[in-house]
Amino acid sequence: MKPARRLVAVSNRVGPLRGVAAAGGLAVGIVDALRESGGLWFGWSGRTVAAGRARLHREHADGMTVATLDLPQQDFERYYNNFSNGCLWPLLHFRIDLTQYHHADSDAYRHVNRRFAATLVRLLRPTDLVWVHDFHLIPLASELRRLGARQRIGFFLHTPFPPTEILSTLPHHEPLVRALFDYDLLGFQTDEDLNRFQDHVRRAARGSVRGATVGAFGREVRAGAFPIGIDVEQVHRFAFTRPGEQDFARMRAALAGRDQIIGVDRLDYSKGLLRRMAAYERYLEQHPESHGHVIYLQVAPVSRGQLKSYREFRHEVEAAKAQINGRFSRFDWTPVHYLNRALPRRTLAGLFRASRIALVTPVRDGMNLVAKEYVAAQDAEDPGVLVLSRFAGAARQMTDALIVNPFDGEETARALHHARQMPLAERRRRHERLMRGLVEYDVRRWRNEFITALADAPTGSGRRR
Ligand code: ADQ
Repeated sequence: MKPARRLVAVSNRVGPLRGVAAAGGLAVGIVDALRESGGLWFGWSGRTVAAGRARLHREHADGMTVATLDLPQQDFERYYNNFSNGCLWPLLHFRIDLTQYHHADSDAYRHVNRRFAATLVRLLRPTDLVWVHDFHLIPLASELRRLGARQRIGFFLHTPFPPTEILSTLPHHEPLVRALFDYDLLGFQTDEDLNRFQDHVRRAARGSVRGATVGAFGREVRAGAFPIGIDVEQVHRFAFTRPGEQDFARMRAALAGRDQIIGVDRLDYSKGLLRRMAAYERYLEQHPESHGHVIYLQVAPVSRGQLKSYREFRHEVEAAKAQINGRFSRFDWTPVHYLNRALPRRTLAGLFRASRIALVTPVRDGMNLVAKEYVAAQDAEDPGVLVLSRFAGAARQMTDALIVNPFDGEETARALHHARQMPLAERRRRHERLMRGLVEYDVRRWRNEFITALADAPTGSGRRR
């Protein structure tokens, strides 16, 4: 029997209904819960259209519904490319040197949230639990409330929450923070993000914090840390069954006894690729005995290529790669392999399994699921080593990884050396503890804890202090 309360998930991108396993992480976690409650997933259709031609699309499968809305081209560019990705994303990752703020973009952001709300409100039932995802949709609850929605609405921020000094550089940041108080529950990836939010509320909004309740602007909201996990069993299975296992075997054969270091990231400046390349270069300088015996494979699908900051970053990464290869390659050895493509998740799992080391060194990251997937794809008898940035949310939980400061190239180079030398017993010990953590706090627990906290949050909208 289905639970009485229907779950409604809202995110800018809506995952595929079929082939969810291929989409991975978040989609897997959410779709299970949607299926169980006969739920609804709402978001952008992925289509941009001429003004006045936006349509709502609906699809039903496996007892759940997906409803998506088209967006006019110009709105989409301003809301998504310019404001969400060109302004909020760098701000949330502490990169105020890259934020591009324009009034018109900020207006479009609000406007698109209003459009989404106007469509969604008509699809809601009184007892629905509404779960909104990520920074594209911060004002959604305010817009829904304005239209009379009384349902419990929760928000989960997948990125870091920045320090108040950084947040306050955003012109008109106050309405954005105020909009968070139209939710009933706010979820952050880590305690540190939660603390920075609370600190901002205390210092900039003259609000108060009492346990899990945060008050400001005459309202109260529940706020907590809900670190996102992965489907551990699925990733492991992908690495150990066909076709992932075949990719593993092919990779192993191609490596011919060399150690592979793997990096897998969207091509995004927050992921620390330039510093990572520099650290690898340092390692090669310091360890000539490794030449010919180690390969660094960086898989980095192009992301947000419409933005100049991303195009420039891509050129810098490619130049760094070319420099290392030009400097160290031999006719029979290329130290850096670089792929600009998304790969099937099963292949990725096979490549993780075949890699002796994963180098996950973002300069700032909400969680970082790659770190978790790498560990889940290992062979417990002969596991690889995770080198992880202390600035990934994942580092708060994965303390048995080799934790590095990505701004210290020497330290990262030393960690690579340590990882390559690490005895089997230590690798097993670290891997076992890491796996225990992954299994304990997997994607289902993340989802269930958030949904339970949302259902238990004090009722409805307009709670006044
Ligand atoms: P992302 O910034 O996208 O996510 P991450 O957490 O690493 O970062 O998730 C990326 C996902 O995409 C992983 O599942 C990974 O396997 C997959 N992926 C990456 N490169 C790929 C490739 N070449 N081919 C196929 N798949 C690839 C945001 C936040 C993170 C937060 C997540 C989840 O920025 O901090 O961890 O959301 O909340």
